[in-house]
Amino acid sequence: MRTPEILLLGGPNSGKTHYAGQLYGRLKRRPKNLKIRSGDGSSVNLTALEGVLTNLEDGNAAEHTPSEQYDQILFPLVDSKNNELDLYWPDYGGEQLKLLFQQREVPAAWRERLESSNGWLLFIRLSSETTYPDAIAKLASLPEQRPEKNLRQETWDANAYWIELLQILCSVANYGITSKESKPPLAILLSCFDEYRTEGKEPKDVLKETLPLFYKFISSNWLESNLSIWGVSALGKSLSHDSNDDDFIDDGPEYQGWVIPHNETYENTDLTAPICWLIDKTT
Ligand SMILES: Nc1nc2c(ncn2[C@@H]2O[C@H](COP(=O)(O)OP(=O)(O)OP(=O)(O)O)[C@@H](O)[C@H]2O)c(=O)[nH]1
Ligand SMILES: [Mg+2]
Repeated sequence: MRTPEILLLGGPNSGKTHYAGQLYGRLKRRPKNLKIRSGDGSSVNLTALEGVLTNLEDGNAAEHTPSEQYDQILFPLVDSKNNELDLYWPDYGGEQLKLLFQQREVPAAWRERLESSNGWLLFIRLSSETTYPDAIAKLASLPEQRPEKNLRQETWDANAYWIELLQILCSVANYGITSKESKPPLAILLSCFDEYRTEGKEPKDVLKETLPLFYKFISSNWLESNLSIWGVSALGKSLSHDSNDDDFIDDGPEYQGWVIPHNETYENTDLTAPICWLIDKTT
């Protein structure tokens, strides 16, 4: 049996927990290529995700994950060819990743996860990323249009943040920075993509336009065959803690949410597709 370990990378509020909950709902109630192995479910800690699904069934958003929490969830799966696999799936408070970046220190537990993981899944919620694209243009502008004071920016530009973070992680996991061949397969999920709809564009082109330097970095440092970029909306819309959304209540959470696959421009309801891609790459 195969036991792929996926390392989930994503900051706070990037949609990790809702994606995990929706993934669980799809695997359990509306399976496609992967489904939950019957009989094994009771022995596995999927309670946290049951809680997320319960909230979604009522048409409401689930809770934020406490920053110190780290859950290792095990999905006992079987694929369309009847191969059994145990997928190890983490969920944690996204502040942990931010802290690791700020302190430039990787705790021992994260070091082990980095070394033992077979594939990386990176969540980027473009609508909440900060960039400073006009700095050069402003310098060249007329003196009266320039800011009076040189305002010090407290937040990193998202391009620099993600490049720096991936460099730290690659270095700690002993992948080296420059060798493309040794890097693990990387799936980038542009999460909450319903907030960032760009009709008719491939997710990779949206990333290229929004975070051009970061896009250049990953294209230069990962093999093309080991890199995929997806537009993902786990919920299909925004929910709040008391939205009581009718579509979720009437049809069920398993009928909500979509992905735009790598190199494609259309939505598809198979939320498991990025995971299938990663699992396929880890064999
Ligand atoms: N519009 C929209 N909002 C979403 C979607 N998925 C999640 N959200 C919202 O985004 C917020 C954060 O989602 P979470 O899944 O809790 O994010 P997280 O990465 O687990 O955050 P932490 O637990 O803080 O690390 C919540 O308010 C969700 O309701 C989506 O597909 N579309
Ligand atoms: Mg969470």
